[in-house]
Amino acid sequence: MRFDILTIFPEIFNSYLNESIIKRALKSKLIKIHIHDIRKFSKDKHKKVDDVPFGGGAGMVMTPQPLYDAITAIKKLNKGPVIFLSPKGKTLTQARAENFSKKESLILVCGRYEGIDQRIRETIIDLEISIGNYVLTGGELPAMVLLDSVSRLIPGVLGKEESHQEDSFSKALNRKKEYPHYTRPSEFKGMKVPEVLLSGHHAKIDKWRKNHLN
Ligand code: 21W
Repeated sequence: MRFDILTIFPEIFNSYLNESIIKRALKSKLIKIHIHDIRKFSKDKHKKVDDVPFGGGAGMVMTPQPLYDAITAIKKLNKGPVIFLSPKGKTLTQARAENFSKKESLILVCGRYEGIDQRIRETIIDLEISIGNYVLTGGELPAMVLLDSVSRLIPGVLGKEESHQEDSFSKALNRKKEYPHYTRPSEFKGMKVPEVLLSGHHAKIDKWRKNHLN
């Protein structure tokens, strides 16, 4: 699966993408990620990407030209839907992540400032996604959240053990429920791991875990 991400802060993505599961998925070419600096598309002599809002008000608005040119250029390389990460968007859910994971590619547009020019939203944006009802400073973290939730659903991205768990939790309601996890040592600061988990008795362990779903 191919992701193209448009941002004025391309460096934000480096550290996260160079760790763990996402790094492995990139190495094995199960996912490809292209980060694009919107500023490079600005035709302004000072590479400006923002301007004051018509009608007045606080803050700045992302100006349409760089965004339009950036998205238009990337649409030639990536035929997937153009998703704008927006606090006004539809909330990202597991069901939406599953649908995105079936696409061949996605274009993720990250906003900054108070928002992007409305004409961009009405023309080349296909859908808007929020990651929840709280206020962030921009769309970069939401883009990474979307990428992470979608990538782990692509066959092969998770290890054998991890994807087996995913299968057994595939019914929507079970998904939220978790049994308590313990690892070594069997006693930590006087707190003991439940005896049954040390017993090796798998039927009893399954029963214990079922009884301790939260
Ligand atoms: C947050 C931009 C609030 C603009 C009227 C005028 C993307 C996000 C974002 C941001 C405002 C997501 C206001 C969950 C998020 C994002 C930056 C509006 C107040 N009202 N999902 N000014 N939360 N946030 N500012 O913040 O770009 S997806």
